[in-house]
Amino acid sequence: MKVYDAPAIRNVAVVGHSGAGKTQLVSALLFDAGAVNRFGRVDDGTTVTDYDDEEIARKHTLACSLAYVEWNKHKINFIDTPGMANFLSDARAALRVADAAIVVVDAVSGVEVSTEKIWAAAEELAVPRLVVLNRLDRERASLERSLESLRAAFGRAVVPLQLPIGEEKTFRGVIDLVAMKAWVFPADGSGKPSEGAIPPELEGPAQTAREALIEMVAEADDGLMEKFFDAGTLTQDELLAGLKRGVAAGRVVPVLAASAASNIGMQPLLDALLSYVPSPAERPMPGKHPASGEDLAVEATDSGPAAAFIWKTVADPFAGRITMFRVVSGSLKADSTVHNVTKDTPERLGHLVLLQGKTQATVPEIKAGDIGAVAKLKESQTSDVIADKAIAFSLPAIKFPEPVISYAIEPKSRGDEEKISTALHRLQEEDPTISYTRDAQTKELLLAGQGQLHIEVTVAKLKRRFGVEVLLKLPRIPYRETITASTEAHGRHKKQTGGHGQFGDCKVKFEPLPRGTDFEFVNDTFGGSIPRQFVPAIEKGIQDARVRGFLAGYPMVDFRASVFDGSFHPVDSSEMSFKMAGILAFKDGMSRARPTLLEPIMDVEVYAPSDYAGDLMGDLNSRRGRIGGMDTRGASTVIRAKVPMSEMLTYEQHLTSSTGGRGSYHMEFSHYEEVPAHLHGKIIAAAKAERGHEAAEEV
Ligand SMILES: Nc1nc2c(ncn2[C@@H]2O[C@H](COP(=O)(O)OP(=O)(O)OP(=O)(O)O)[C@@H](O)[C@H]2O)c(=O)[nH]1
Ligand SMILES: [Mg+2]
Repeated sequence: MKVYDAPAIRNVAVVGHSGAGKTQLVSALLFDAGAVNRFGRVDDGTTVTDYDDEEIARKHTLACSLAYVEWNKHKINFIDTPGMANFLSDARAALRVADAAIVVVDAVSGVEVSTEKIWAAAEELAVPRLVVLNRLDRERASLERSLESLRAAFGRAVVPLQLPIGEEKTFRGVIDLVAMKAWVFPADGSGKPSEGAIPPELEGPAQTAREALIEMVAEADDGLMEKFFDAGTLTQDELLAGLKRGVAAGRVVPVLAASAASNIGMQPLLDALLSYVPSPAERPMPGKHPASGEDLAVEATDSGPAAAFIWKTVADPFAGRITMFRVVSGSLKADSTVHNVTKDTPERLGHLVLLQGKTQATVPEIKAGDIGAVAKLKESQTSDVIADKAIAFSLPAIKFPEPVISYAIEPKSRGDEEKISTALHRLQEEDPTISYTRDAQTKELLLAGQGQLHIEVTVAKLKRRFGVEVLLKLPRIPYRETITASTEAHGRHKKQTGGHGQFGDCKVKFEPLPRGTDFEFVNDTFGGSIPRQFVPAIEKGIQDARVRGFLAGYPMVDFRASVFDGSFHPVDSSEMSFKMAGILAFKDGMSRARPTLLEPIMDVEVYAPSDYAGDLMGDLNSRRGRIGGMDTRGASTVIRAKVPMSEMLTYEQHLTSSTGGRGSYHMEFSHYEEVPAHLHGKIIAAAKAERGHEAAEEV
């Protein structure tokens, strides 16, 4: 394998809604570029990028994977990403190291919920986009309708670069509106196109579409706008250069046509990536000056110190940890020692590899702009920077969402607790969007993630990769408790048992704070009523007590505790006694501070054909949802609402059955709100039943 320089590299994330055909597309691209000699199919579990057992079994991508092709003296790196809502954060991470995104859109459904989510992420990171309208071979596939929904969602910049030849079953090729020629593909799926003249019946439409493309390119570029007005058109060179600039700036989003399953449209797509997508040399990474924090651009040049950004880690119990990185400057060498700048530790690199799915090809070095991997690093994790000496920049960490839902898990065989913790710790390295904790009250192990499917997949990985089986219990809604009134409280702990006694005494004021402030502790004592060294013990006591809650065992949040008075005993007072006094003050205060329950509210976006909009809104209302807005996207409607998490646990099934599988939704945590009073009794009773039940089990 040749070592490529930045100008000859393209880094492309393949993103979009689940089922649009991202993995199938990458598979076809690899085959047609000659990177593999078998045409892998998602339906047969034979693609390069869905190699994980769990992905093959579910026919969905669950984590990013890498592949690459050599095309016309260039190396194109593809990152196949998941499209399912629970796993979208992995796709967002891929955008951090991509210089462009292919947004794959199903030509039957048009824009769907993940399309919009990942589009917004690409926009935020200023990643240039191309749309591939896929599945054009299917019944009811339509360029017009898809464009309508794309433009409704993303604006006028979305403009065809190709027109499809034929439709549905007769879809057989594409017209390139820049070169004004046709690519026709054989019906046998072999993918070998013939190039030729535009079919006469499509000459008119092609001319019109080309003019629309030229107009959009001119509109996106002030310099070209004038020329366009003077001459009424652009020269071929102006069009090419303008298109490239427009794509790089995100002001033109070309739409290409394809059928990945029938292997139609791949060569012109590969050509388009070379022509219109910026190379890493043209797209410096945004970094910061490590001392001043000032923004700076990190150029992908071979000179200067080597530095690489880790964007993904895979925990493999056999091969060990696999670390995927993008070299951002200099050249990373195999068998060398580098420095983990983020953790300030040395790190030894062994073999450097390029990944074709799970297949590794060793290379002696990887240069700036390229993406590769290394096995068995000791310390380094996702978001770290490894570099060969002190470098003059830092790179921001990847932002991962907090877990939104947690389930209690229980080992199938007793004695597996230790193994589970170790395995979850490893899995957390590859998936920072899971977390596991022990419930302060019940001591149960809680596994938290982005949704039910995410948790199920994590549990399946535990079994397949680490050989530990767990039982999933009911999901836990992470309720919180808070207070609604200020009060002064007294905690006095006094015990006289033989020799040394125990004495701690404190007065604490409890006050509500705004949502999201969690907890504040203030020392308001004066005149030495409590010796200074005991004050932290009071705080410790209140902390311990508040995580155990007051009403139903949920953590108490959004309040301030100010110790303002107390007394001590010169001999009997100790940290322990003051901690106890803190706990007692908390209990005393809570009984008068009018405690209440808080519940998590989710931001929900539902996508469905517009016919269903009325019913879906009615249903969201009945789930105590507040509708925030509604937009149309061609023939679809997107509904935005804020809905309590507890009402959304069964939403997936409902949406699928009520829309015949044509609806999709995305949800993420928004904020906490007070639970309506009439629901308190039920929640408290359920919490007590659960804890009582488990307490009984422990005995
Ligand atoms: N008819 C037809 N089917 C396609 C096409 N592309 C993909 N498919 C099928 O659509 C299904 C989903 O394809 P995938 O490539 O797994 O979709 P994906 O976008 O990777 O989905 P996630 O991994 O879940 O995000 C599979 O059954 C494919 O065989 C196409 O062009 N035409
Ligand atoms: Mg996939």
